Order: sequence, then structure tokens, then C-alpha cells
Amino acid sequence: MPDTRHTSPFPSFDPDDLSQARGLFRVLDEEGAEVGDAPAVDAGVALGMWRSMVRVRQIDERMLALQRQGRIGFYGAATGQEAAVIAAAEAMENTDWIHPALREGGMALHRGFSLRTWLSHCFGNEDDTCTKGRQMPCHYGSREHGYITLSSVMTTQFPQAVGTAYAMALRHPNEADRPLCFAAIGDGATSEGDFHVAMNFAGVMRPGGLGLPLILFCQNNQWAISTPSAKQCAAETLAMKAVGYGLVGVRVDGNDALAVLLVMQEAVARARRGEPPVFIEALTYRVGAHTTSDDPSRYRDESVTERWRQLDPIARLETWLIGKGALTIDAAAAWRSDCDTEIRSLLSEVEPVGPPALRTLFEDVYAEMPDHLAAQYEQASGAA
Ligand SMILES: Cc1ncc(C[n+]2csc(CCOP(=O)(O)OP(=O)(O)O)c2C)c(N)n1
Ligand SMILES: [Mg+2]
Repeated sequence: MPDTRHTSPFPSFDPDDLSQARGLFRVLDEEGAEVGDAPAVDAGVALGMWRSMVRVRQIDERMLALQRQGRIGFYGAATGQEAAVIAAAEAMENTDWIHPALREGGMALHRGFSLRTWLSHCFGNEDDTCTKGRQMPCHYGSREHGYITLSSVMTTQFPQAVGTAYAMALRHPNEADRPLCFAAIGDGATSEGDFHVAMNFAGVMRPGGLGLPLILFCQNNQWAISTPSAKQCAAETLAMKAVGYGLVGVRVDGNDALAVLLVMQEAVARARRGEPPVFIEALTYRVGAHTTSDDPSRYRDESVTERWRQLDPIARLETWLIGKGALTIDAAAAWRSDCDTEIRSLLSEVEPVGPPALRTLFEDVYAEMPDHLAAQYEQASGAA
């Protein structure tokens, strides 16, 4: 269960204020009632987030079932982490860049990325405009939505994001509304060398005397496959690491969509103004398996998982919305039913689509296919 000693006030974002990096900022308590004296969140905005969170939950559940039925090859779900995913997306503009980790696909959906393309990618069929059927599922990418394709190699997105933010700073030296760059990693990724490289550059690079337009975001779901977060980090919290790099570190309840939204909005405003980048630790829990290739009952106490399920981010936000009169139980049920219908109907259209043409496997590296690839293509197509 999270440490709730420091639930308020709203983080100061003062680089010297260690309490915001050690505490746990919350707007909602475990039951979905307001705590502390945080700024108000518009109920309409919160409702939009809740809708996306429910949709992502249902998509994940459906995709896990498809994998178990042998209809797709792999999947990594964001179950229990939807608040951090969707609230982070909500706080930014669609022109801001996202360098995601495995579980942030919902950010693209929240920006309007097509579920049809999402499904086509998971099947690797000829409509997979993300990776042309060449990647495992969950490697979504969309230039239109500023969503950069995940590299399977952990943590690479962190230094890449610093580079993207640097490019944005150079291209927009005088604009207060310059595009910013958001990068997500997990707790396990903080043990990789790339994490320290990125954190260091994020602090020292100050083109034009301004901080980079950058937000570094860590979903601490407390597990890196079978390695618990206690074996990744000897510091009290991950957010405290930011201070050593000259960044601002904030720790937030990642299962509280309103709290993540407020922290992200402040980090966004600061990034646009050129203040030192913020590193956010969103404390959550991976209530499911790492991916479909994993069985957590082999290495962890699932009674702890059960306690974290009680902190379900969707249920907490739903309680708050119903209390505000922004949602009714009937409307919630209707939205769940709409999501289910949408997913099933799209699946029935997407699943029969065939794989990309064999020839595409040999394209996109050379402008003209060299002889040795032409020979391989002929051999593969059975013509040789
Ligand atoms: C450089 C590298 N090492 C190992 C792996 C295998 N691997 C994939 S995900 C993962 C754990 C990631 O844990 P975390 O960063 O906490 O993210 P989470 O999956 O919990 O969201 C590992 C070890 C990898 N993809 N890349
Ligand atoms: Mg993790």
C-alpha cells in the first residue's frame, strides 16, 4: 500500500523541496473522495479521461483473451495503470511528442489514434501502418499523433526524448508555446545506463539559457518482470533521484487520475517556459502479468496484488464523477457496452485481413532492391 504521509499540499515544484519527491501527492483517497487542498479539476475533463481509461481497460482485456486463443502473438497490458497513462496524455497538446514505453498505447488512443490501426498492428496485417507487420504487437506509432514507435530495448526512449526536446528547443527558441517532449519508462528502466545518461543531459542542456521542453515520467508499477522495485533502487523513492541531476522530482499517486493530471499540467507549463525539466514518479502497481509471456504467481505474493486491485484507478475516478453528478451508474454501463461493441465490431473487420505482401519484407532499406535481396525474395516466393 502507498505511503500516504504526505498527501498535500500540491507539490511546490521547488527543486529544493524534497518533500514532494518523498511524499505521495493525491487528490483522491482510496475510496475516491477528495483529500488535501489541491486545485479543482473540471468534471468534464475528468469524464473524458474516465471514458478513455475504461476503453483502454476493455481493449486490454480483449487483447489478452485473443492472445490466449492464439489469435495474436503477444500483448502487454496497462491494467491498473490507466490513470497515469491517460492523465499524462490529457495534460499535453497533440503537437507534443511522446516517446512511450510498453504500456502507454492508451496515450495515442486518447489523442485520437485509430483503434482499427491499433488492432491491425496487433495482428500484423497489411493495414498495419505502424510497423508493416514487422514488429511484435504494442509497438504502435503514429506521426500524426506525435506518438513515436517504441523500441523493445528498454530505456532507449529516455535519451532519445532528450534529443527530441533539444531539437524542439533549437527549432522554437523564442516561443513560449514550443512543443515539448514526454518520455515514459518503468521502474526497472531506472537501473539502465540510459536512464542516467538521459537524466544528466536533461539537466545540463540549456540551449539559449532555458531548460529543455521535456517531461520525464516513470510509471513505478513496482515490478520489472520478476524483479521487485526494492531490488532496483536503494533510495527512498525514485523521484528523489531527480534532485541529483538538477531536475525537479515529484512523486504522485499513479492510480489517481486527478492527481496525475494536476502534476502533469504544472510540469507542462514549466517545460514550455524553459524551467528545469520535471521527473515524475507515478506510483502504481502492475496488477496483471508483465506480458502474455509471464506468470507472476510464480514469483510474487498475489494477495498483495489483490490489495492493489482495491485501489483501481477507474473505480476511484468513477466514484468521484458520480459524486459530482457528472456520471450516472446507467451512463457508465452504457459507455462500457459501447466500448465492447466498438471493439468486437472492429475485430470482426480487422482479423480477416491478410498479412502484408511478401515483397514488403524486402523493401524500405534500399531505394532499389540489390541483387542479393532480389534473389532472396525470389527464393522466398518459391520462384527460384
Ligand atoms: C535493455 C533491455 N534489457 C532487458 C529487456 C527485457 N525486458 C523487457 S521489459 C523488462 C522489464 C521492464 O520493467 P519496467 O521498466 O519496470 O517496466 P514495466 O514492464 O514494469 O512497465 C525487461 C527486463 C529489454 N527489453 N531491454
Ligand atoms: Mg515496472
